[in-house]
Amino acid sequence: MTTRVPVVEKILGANERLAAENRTYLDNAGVFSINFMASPGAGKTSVIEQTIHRLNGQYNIAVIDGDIASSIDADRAAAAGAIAVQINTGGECHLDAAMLQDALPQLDLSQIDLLFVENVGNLVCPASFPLGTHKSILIASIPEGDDKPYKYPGMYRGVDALIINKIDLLPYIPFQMDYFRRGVEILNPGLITFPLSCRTGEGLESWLDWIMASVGCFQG
Ligand SMILES: Nc1nc2c(ncn2[C@@H]2O[C@H](COP(=O)(O)OP(=O)(O)OP(=O)(O)O)[C@@H](O)[C@H]2O)c(=O)[nH]1
Ligand SMILES: [Mg+2]
Repeated sequence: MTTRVPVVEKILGANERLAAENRTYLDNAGVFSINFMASPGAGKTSVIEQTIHRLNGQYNIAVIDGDIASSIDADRAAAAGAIAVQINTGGECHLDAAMLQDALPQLDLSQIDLLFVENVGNLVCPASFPLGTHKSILIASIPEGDDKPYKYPGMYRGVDALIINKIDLLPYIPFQMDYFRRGVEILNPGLITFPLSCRTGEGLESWLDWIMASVGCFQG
């Protein structure tokens, strides 16, 4: 047990260094990047698809999809109109900066303005492994329940924005929005939040405005 903490610190320290290298690589290429994190099925790929559909004419978009197995999500991103690369982690429950570093050369970044990284579906581990992207987004969804900020605080603490997906299901599922938002506020005060539905399109405009403003700030 006594050797465990130094080993973990070493792994996380190495990840931080590679994440910094990734950020420099993306900065030099002029590519604005977002890491999407959420539990399995919360709607990461759906949000990415809807965002591609609406912004594709304006920006050249690439997606790097992380999953334990399959190319289902990369195929969906490609079908939506993005250039897509799939990372299969082979069992790892999160992406890390080394995996992103290996995947980035597969893209011609000179042709890309916006890079979306879809992390492996998991509400714990991705929070400990920054990838070097410019923003980290957490997607919560109504069917997961309103207690998740209280039960998975690490994920809520470190993100730059929060999407609450599947609001079309609010009439059917007990979900106390005030209770949920109070939990978020304690962990990440003032966190910008976008309640939306990929099914109906409700709420998507505010999310798209935020992305466009963020790209605008990045490009100066
Ligand atoms: N009702 C409803 N269903 C949604 C919404 N967004 C996504 N879904 C459904 O939720 C399921 C999971 O969506 P995905 O986008 O695949 O979720 P994901 O987070 O990418 O899943 P993993 O990559 O497997 O972790 C699919 O059946 C979607 O059709 C929404 O806004 N409302
Ligand atoms: Mg997905």
